[in-house]
This record gives sequence, structure tokens and C-alpha cells, in this order.
Amino acid sequence: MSIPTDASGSFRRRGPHFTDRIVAEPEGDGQWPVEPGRYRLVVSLACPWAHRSLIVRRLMGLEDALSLAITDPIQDERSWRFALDEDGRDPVLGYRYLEEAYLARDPENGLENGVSVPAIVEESTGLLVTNDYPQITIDLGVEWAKYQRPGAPTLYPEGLRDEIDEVNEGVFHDVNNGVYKTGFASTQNAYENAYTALFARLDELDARLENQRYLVGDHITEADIRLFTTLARFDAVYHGHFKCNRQKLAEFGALWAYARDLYQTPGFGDTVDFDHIKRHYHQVHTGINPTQIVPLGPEPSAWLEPHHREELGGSPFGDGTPPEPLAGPLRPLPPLDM
Ligand SMILES: N[C@@H](CCC(=O)N[C@@H](CS)C(=O)NCC(=O)O)C(=O)O
Repeated sequence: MSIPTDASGSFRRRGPHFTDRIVAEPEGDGQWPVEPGRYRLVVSLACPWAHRSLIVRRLMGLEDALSLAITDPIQDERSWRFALDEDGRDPVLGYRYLEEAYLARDPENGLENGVSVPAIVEESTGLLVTNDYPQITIDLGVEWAKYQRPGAPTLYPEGLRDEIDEVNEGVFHDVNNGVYKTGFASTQNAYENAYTALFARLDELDARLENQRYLVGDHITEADIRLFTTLARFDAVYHGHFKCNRQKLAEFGALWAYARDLYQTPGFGDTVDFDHIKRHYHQVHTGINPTQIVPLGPEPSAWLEPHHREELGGSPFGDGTPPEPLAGPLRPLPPLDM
């Protein structure tokens, strides 16, 4: 996989190519109607940006309204593929590669910004609708209200949006994308700058979470989901593979307890797949891990240790309720004798 860096050796994220939205009341071009059974969410369980949409789909109870496709964690030269499915094809879309949806939508320039997850595809036509991950989670939370489960939480409450946006902005640059900037830096200077900004922000978040259970307000919001998916990967991947190693997440105080609290909340830990996460990063980024060896550790059981964050007050879902426990594993498990 080639990694885009600029002249200073800093990683440059390419951004989404398809920014259409799926909304309750479409107005004009680029807006598609919310409709149950019409769309398919394509994720990799390895990907932190896709993981956000998986958590929100589950918290909102949108499983019956929006179907789910899970890619193989290992991309090949044509990127994400449906190699986990029978005959290597997604059973609904009939595709072997996610790029087929990108090209169906835009045969000329569809692959210009790469083929990324999360992506939403229209089932009947196979057209890529959007790969705009920050908008996808907001829209699943707000625009799909009619099809959400009773008790679905409000993840982006109107009165808190400015504060959530502000927290998200710093978390995006220094943490979510910061770990990539640290790991993909191609000069010492670019690496040190990203590393410094990352740990300065984690220190700030750690202090913020000393006396409050969640990042903004008294309940889980979009801000917690965005931070969680990076924290979940921190010790397993970013600490070693991306050289984010001033300390482990497990060596923080409040931040580690906060991450465990979320992990133990339905919708969070049950959507974390450490196997896909570790195999994806260590086997795909051959530029920084040429042997493709996947580390065995760390032991994940620490995520289940008590966190005592209830003592800070707050309630995870506000006036809402937790989602039902998962009926089965997120993905088909390999046969036991493998
Ligand atoms: N590309 C998206 C973010 C999503 C993303 O980077 N997903 C990764 C997986 S973690 C991916 O699919 N990368 C493949 C690629 O961009 O070609 C963006 O920056 O707007």
C-alpha cells in the first residue's frame, strides 16, 4: 500500500470522494431519501472510521433498516474485497471488490481518492452513495430517526453540537488522524511533531475526563464514539506499529478507565474485533512492517476490568436505553479446526 506524504514527510489524508447524503427530506442533487431496505453499509472491522458507523447503527437499532457487509481485513491491490463471503462475493451486491460500487457510480474518476470504508451502497443499483464518514454517523443518528429503535439515544443533541464539534476537531487532527500522521511520517521531524501533538491532546483529554464520565454533557455522544474507535486500537496497534509509544493507553488513568467504561457498554466492545484490527494494520502496511508479522499481544482481558466510572454520575444513554445484546457474532467465525 502506498502512503501519501507531502514534501515535509507528513501523511496527507485524501478525504472522501463521494459526499452525497441520505436524509429524511431530500432537497435536490446529492441528497438521497432515507428508506429502510434500500442501502447497504460496507465496513471493515479493522477500520476506525468504519467502526464509528457500526457503533452508531447498533446504538440506533438500524440493523433491519440498513444492511451490513463486512470486508476481509486484508486489502489487495484492488483494495477492499468480500473474501469472507461465499465465493468471495457480497451476497447482496454480487461484488467481489468494493471498487465495483465506486466505478458503477463514476466509471471515470471513481477511484481518484482510493476505495475507502465506510461506504454506503444502494442495493438495487450497486451504486456508491457516500463514503463521507463524518457525515454518515451524524446522518444515521439524526436523519434516520423514523426507523430507529425505541430508546435510541440522542448522539448529537442540538444544544451540545458546538461543543461536540469543537472536541471532535481537536480529536480528529491530533488523535484519530494523529496516530496515522505519527505512524506514516516519512521524516523524523514529521514523526516528532505528530507524536507531540498526539500525546499533548491525550493528556488534555485525560484531564478533562478526570471529573466527567463522558466528553460532552452527561451522556454518550458522537464525540465519545469518535474517540473510542482510536483508543480501542491504541495498545494493540498504534503503540507499536505506529510508534505512538510515549505510553500505552493502559498507562493512563482517567482515559483508560473511560475507554474501558465504553468498551463494556453494549454497542462498543461488542463491535471491536482485535483479530481483524491487528491483521489489517500489520499485514497491509508492508512499508512499515515488511515481515507482516502480527503481534500476539496485548492480552485483551484488561478491557473487562472494573472502571468505577459510574461514581462520576451521568448515564450512558440519557433518557434512552442500551441496545439489546448482539444475537450472534458480528462476522462468521472460522471453523474451530482451522
Ligand atoms: N478515506 C476516508 C477515511 C476512511 C479511511 O481512510 N478508511 C481506510 C481504512 S481505515 C481506507 O479505506 N483506506 C483505503 C483507501 O483510502 O484507499 C477519508 O479520509 O475521507
